[in-house]
Amino acid sequence: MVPHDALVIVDVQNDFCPGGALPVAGGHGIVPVLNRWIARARAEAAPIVATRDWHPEDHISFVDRGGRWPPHCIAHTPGAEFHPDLALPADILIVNKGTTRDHNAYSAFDGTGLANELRRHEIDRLWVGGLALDVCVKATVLDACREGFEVHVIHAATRALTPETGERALREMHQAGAEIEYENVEDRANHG
Ligand code: VGL
Ligand code: ZN
Repeated sequence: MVPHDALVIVDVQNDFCPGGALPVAGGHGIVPVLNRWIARARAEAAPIVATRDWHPEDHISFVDRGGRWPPHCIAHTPGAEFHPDLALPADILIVNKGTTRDHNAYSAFDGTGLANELRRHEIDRLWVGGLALDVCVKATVLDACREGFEVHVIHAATRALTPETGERALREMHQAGAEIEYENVEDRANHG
């Protein structure tokens, strides 16, 4: 990472990990990968953004209200906390999203002011990982591309809710201009 780079960690919260309300299979497996990226960002003084899904208890995306999801990531509950092993420094930028009852926000750029905040810090390139690849990571990456950022998706630092939608998300993000960064040839052969 170099000046003008930022690390964006999407929704690595207990409810999206095994044992949570809306678990992504193997979701916790990205934590050690992200911890290496956090250390690297620190070493190079790159800003770190961590987003969290931060819903009211009657959020529009919940099944009770006709939405797609079981209740999850209710603000100030344990399920909404970052995974305990994620080594987030104290002085990062935390972005809450999906915070109002009637608005369904998957992207970290939706109603958060994040694009301007990044521009204010002269950031033009983003390295993105987190959960879930096929929902909030995808929406965040597509918005970041639209906002004019150069975007790199850290493949080993994401997991999808389903394999099919995960593969489709990778294709959509690539078509939108994002680079998918694979850890090694084997990883690329399986997906690229
Ligand atoms: C997410 C489903 C519902 C996510 C958020 O962070 O990927 N998925 N809300
Ligand atoms: Zn949500």
